[in-house]
Amino acid sequence: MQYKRSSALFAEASKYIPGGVNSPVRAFKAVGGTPIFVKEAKGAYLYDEDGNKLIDYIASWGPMILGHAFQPVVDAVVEKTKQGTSFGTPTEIETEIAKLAVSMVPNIDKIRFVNSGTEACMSAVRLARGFTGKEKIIKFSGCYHGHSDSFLIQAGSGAVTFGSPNSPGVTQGTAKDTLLADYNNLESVKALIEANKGEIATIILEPVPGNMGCIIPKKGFLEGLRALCDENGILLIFDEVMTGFRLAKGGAQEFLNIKADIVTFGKVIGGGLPVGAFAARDEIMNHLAPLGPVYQAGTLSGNPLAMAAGLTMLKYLDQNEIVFKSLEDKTSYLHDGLERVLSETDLTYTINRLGSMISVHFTDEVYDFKTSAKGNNETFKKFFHGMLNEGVYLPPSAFETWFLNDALTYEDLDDTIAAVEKVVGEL
Ligand code: HOZ
Repeated sequence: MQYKRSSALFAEASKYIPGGVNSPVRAFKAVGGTPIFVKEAKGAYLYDEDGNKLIDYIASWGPMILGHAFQPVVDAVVEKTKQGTSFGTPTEIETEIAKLAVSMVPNIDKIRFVNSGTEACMSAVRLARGFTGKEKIIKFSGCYHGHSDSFLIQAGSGAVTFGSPNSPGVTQGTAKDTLLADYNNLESVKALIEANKGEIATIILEPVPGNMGCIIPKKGFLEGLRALCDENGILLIFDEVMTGFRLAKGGAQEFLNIKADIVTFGKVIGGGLPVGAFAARDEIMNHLAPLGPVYQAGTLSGNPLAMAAGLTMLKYLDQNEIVFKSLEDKTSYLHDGLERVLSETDLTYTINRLGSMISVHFTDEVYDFKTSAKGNNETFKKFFHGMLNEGVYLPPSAFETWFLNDALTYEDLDDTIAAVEKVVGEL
């Protein structure tokens, strides 16, 4: 495939935008080469500036669960735009989407909308601190909760992709309040709670991490965290930016049957527009300004275009729960195909999958950050570029998860499996 125009556009972008991108993973640094510039997308496909058609396994990193340019969402945004694009006042549609989200997700009474997953997680932690009157938080190595200061400590996703899971610019004062545990290791959490008795406000995690590749929670791990939180007056935050409205209507809480105290959202909830949200039961949410003392605000929060996209997406999912089953079936089919092909090779690999999140690691047994980091990146690079050459667009980092969308057909999946067979045959 030719990527001449994308390369030229990247060179031009690099003159004016740091690294040529507005989010680091997009720069292809982890896999080499230059990024694809996308011109348009429809359904399961991306069309790039060189005229290539690619089967997309990123889905804008999750939001496009029904495929790109899903017509009802496009129509809703176009219609809403005609009425004005931002008012900085309350609008009826905010209540409509809030009411629907609260009805879909377990254990929440109120929800507040923000503009990104980063903002949602940052606000959720502030709320947890304000509610409990405690300052320390526990996060897990390799989990990524956006780029706010408290989370850029052993962060996953782009941060670890570029080898700087701890970012310069985060003060020691902030870093000292973020304690690190190992995912799937309850003992590491117990030890932190013991050493910081009465000081921990919250444990925050991706219930199904997707930023060190996809990681599956071991039996009893999340249940154990819930119990530790209850025993120690700690709030459990589920960062459902990736899993929310994807694993099930009620996200990971429903899919895995575990109750969180605060839940954060992004991606699917905005239907592809910049939306994040955080939600909890009344007694916690009522601590937020203007009801309570914990401040949080935003000019574009609850933006009418974003709310129109999000509401249309959530309504569709609410009325068509079959989508979750369909996605699960498709991802399981892909999983089986990958397993069949990879098992015939000499490669060491692990395929992790839950619902419609899946990732291939070129190492054995991946269940936390350390085991994920053992993946053979040279093999991944060749695999990534081989797949791209076959017209399949995978996340350009071994630490990211593949997200399926329901516009993918079984023919697309067969083509993908055939591409994998060809590519691994040449590795
Ligand atoms: N690291 C982000 C996903 N986990 C990438 C977002 C983007 O580059 O758009």
